Amino acid sequence: MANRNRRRSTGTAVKIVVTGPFSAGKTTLIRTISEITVLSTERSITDETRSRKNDTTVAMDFGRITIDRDLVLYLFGTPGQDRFDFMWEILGEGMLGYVLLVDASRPDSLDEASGILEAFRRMARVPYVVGMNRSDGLDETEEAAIRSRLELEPHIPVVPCDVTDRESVKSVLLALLYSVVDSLDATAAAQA
Ligand SMILES: Nc1nc2c(ncn2[C@@H]2O[C@H](COP(=O)(O)OP(=O)(O)OP(=O)(O)O)[C@@H](O)[C@H]2O)c(=O)[nH]1
Ligand SMILES: [Mg+2]
Repeated sequence: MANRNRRRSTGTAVKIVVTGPFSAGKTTLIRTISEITVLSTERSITDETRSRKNDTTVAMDFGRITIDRDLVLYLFGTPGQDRFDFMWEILGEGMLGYVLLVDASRPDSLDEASGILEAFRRMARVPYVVGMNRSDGLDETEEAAIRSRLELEPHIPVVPCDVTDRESVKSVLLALLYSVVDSLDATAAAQA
């Protein structure tokens, strides 16, 4: 009976941030993959961007996905509108890595993403991947243009995705986890 309230061990819990421009699909990505009901802070949009959608994230989204017995990801989604950019630093605290999500169907999404990425790179030197939502696959020319616009180093993965599809979201998160493992390996090799 002494163990009645003991929790099953859940292994390591790590924090992953999903950031990116307004309406890129950040909240949707977390809702698609989370195994718990996502805590979201969405409010009606009252300004001119209302024509694009009704609600926007004003503080954060929070979800969770268990990768295996040893690893649980806590997913934090940022707001996309830059008037809430003070949340980036708050949510970025202690993150293992992040996903920069871009809407591939809107060229200005990439411009907005560039500014966000600059802020995140300044904030933390942790691995990240770029997810290209609403892209029906990327050809080499498109990928090269994205890499150049965001000034990505060659090892940064660019992953086309559909944030409404669970397998697709998984592939983005796995690309990030592989990047984390690679960077840990590189750190270990540098210290050897
Ligand atoms: N058709 C389609 N619609 C999508 C896709 N991803 C997101 N949406 C829709 O696009 C809109 C924007 O998605 P959100 O998940 O709210 O985007 P967000 O990045 O959280 O937006 P903010 O919090 O306002 O920055 C919503 O109406 C989604 O239902 C997609 O891959 N395909
Ligand atoms: Mg949102």
